[in-house]
Amino acid sequence: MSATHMGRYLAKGISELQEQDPQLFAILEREHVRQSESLSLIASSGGTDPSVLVASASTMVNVTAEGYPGKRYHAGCTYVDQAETLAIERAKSVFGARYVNVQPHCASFANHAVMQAVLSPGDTILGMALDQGGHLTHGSAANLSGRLFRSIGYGLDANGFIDYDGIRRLALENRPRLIICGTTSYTRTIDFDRIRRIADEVDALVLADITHIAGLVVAGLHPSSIDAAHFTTTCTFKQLFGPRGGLVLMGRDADSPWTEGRTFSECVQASVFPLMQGSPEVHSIAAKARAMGRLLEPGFRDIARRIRSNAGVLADDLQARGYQLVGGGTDNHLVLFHAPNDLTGDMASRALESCNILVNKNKIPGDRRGATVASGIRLGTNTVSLRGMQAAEMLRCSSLIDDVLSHARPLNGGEVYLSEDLRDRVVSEVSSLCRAFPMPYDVTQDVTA
Ligand code: DSN
Repeated sequence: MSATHMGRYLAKGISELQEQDPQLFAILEREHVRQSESLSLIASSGGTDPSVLVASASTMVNVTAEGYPGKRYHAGCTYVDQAETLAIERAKSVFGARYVNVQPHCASFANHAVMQAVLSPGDTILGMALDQGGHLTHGSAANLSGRLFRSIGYGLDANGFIDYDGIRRLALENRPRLIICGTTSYTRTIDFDRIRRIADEVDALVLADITHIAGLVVAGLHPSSIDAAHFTTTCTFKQLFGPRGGLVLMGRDADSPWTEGRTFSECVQASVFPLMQGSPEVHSIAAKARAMGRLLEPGFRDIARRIRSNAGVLADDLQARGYQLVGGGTDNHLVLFHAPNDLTGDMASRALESCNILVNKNKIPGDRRGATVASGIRLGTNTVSLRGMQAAEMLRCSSLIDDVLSHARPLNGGEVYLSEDLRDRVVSEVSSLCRAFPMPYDVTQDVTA
């Protein structure tokens, strides 16, 4: 198969979609334009380039391929085996890992696969509580992880840093089988080695979910969890700029014996398939291979550096403007601050969205409001950094955010007021910023929806 075959079917598919289903085509076009014209500071957003998008739109989607390369239950897997092997080998190089499983449909499934590989129902797990910055799959009562296991939550100290002494105390008291680290809204460096030392003291295993900081880890801008933790998981679409999907990675513990004569990695392998998943999304695995290839290119380190320095600029400038930051600053791509002026996180987020600035409402430590209202705002710099924005643009962003939040007023019923004049001015400034720094898939500027 040559590039010509792919090019032809993609062109045919686009033209048939437009002709046969104009309603859906229009929705897809509008979504493309929305992404191009809005300033995404959503901390969990990334951005794919056309080569990753094309790999995920390949005809590999048609292949059923239960099993692993060389050991499938179906015929016709020659090339999906090659793509999966390529994705695994590249991911090993990218992360310095000994074992990689590229089949998880997402990081949540990757977390569940690890838990199912090494835990039994009723075992105790110790993870960061959701309102302190953890994730649903780290033991939340709303998630299977909190239902299947006895879940204990740890959190932050008074300064907004992970309370490692608290983790140790809880570990000694509760003797967890698994300690889960990694967060969704923690702005500081995570000391994976310290968590491993605590785990070793109580004979627990460590799962590091590095979904939010995976790109910084790859670039050497955050300590790696690969050898410190027994298991590392990540999604591939945030800071790795790949397709939707997950990975399980292991370092020095991969070949250590675990149970019934099987190693840790053999247990994980059998947990992803057949315990947790059936046929893998092989088109997505192809796109993961492409994304891993891009991470191996020298340009990625520059993007990662920008992600971190841009967050630092945003954090410093917002703090200088009087915003209260959780953790007092940032070491990664995230900034978390209290919504000002009696606004809830939800009101602040909606006021900003009406100006095409996308952020998300987020609980802050000790938050009395629920997650759908919340009292905080979480920002992240993955997407703006991918677009090429730098310090000057970050100062523009924080100034625009401040303009909106300092003028937005809460109304009854959770509504928020912002003057039309201000909204129009901010929308226009956001639009110029976005046009000057297009998304990687915006190859021309002259396309109209
Ligand atoms: N975990 C959610 C977040 O951090 O936004 C979605 O990936």
